[in-house]
Amino acid sequence: MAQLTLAVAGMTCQHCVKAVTQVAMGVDGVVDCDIDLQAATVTLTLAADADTANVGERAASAIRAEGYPVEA
Ligand SMILES: [Cu+2]
Repeated sequence: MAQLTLAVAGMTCQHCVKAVTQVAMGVDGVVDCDIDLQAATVTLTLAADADTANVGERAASAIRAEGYPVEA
């Protein structure tokens, strides 16, 4: 399965991890979400038929809408 890693700023604790995970998992095409707080990265596992660029864009805007800046 394809994976996609986003650099996401502003995540500081398990609450942030939970919030971002919830948002990311709500994006169509995302089947798993793994967050590394130290590295400030969100790694998404995508459904086999997902369009990586499209899912990436939608996930990034959903995470931004939650208040966490996503670096391009
Ligand atoms: Cu937090």
